Amino acid sequence: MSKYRQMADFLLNCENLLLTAHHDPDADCIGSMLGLYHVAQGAKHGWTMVLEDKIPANLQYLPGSENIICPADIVAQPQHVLFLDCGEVSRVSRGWLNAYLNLPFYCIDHHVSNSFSGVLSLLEQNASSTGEIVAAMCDAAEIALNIEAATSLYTAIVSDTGCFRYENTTPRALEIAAKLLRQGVDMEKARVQLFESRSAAGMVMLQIAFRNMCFTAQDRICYSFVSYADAKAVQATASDLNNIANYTLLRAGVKIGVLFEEYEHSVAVSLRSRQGLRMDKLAQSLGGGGHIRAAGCLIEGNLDAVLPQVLDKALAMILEEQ
Ligand SMILES: [Mn+2]
Repeated sequence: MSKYRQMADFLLNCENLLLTAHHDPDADCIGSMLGLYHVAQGAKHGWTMVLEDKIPANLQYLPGSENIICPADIVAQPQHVLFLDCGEVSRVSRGWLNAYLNLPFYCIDHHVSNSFSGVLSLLEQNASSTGEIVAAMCDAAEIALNIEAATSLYTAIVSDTGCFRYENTTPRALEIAAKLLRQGVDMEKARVQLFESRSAAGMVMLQIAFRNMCFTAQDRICYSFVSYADAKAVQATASDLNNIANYTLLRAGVKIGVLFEEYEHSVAVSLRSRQGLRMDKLAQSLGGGGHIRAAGCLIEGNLDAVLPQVLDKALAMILEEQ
């Protein structure tokens, strides 16, 4: 039996599943979760969708997003746990998952750095998104998609491919997206919600990130930062900084882009690269993870402490490559 079939059989017959994904959830986390929930009629089977952080405002249009709850509101006793778009407990939970660690774990994910070891998983590093894997599984298992599922999964793919611009936009990703569109998905709405719906605070964060851009290593590294004070001044949250890291690669010749987001006691570091420079490895060496060209980590300390630490490693990687 194929892995798709195995996973589909498990999910379609699964009662009381707890679905969750990494904190600061993106459209792939939420879209793949909702897609699966709609496909398998999760509501009828006592499924509980749990995310630690709030759903970003621009993703609240996804059908069923109002059914995603925070850990404190879990009432049902789950019997299984499914991780989506994430393989590590530490990226999912800042503690609440401890109550469920004795349950069987499952996983669907596309991160290179996934080190999941559970009962059953679909791990595809070449998939554009977790949403693509869920859609491929449904296709292989001949599970019909409704419009709610198609909208959710399409949004997941559009988000993780940067609107079909990144190199993870494989022929399969496009074929699956085409099938989803045929279900009647509103593609204009998905694009606007994902890429043209910044909050007022998000615009300020963008302005600050552009203003703070610095170039080093003979302009091969671009970095920028948003201080805790700047974010606090406009009450920006993590989702207001979404997609800003990508702009660190805007200038010709930049090979590594880094965005530093300072929080009260830590700094979130987003890493981007061109030409195969392994950001997943760089992130791992700093305690994080991710994809080859887009990865990240969270480091204790303030900007002054974290910035040189990361830039030294980025520079070493560039020098090594020469
Ligand atoms: Mn993803």
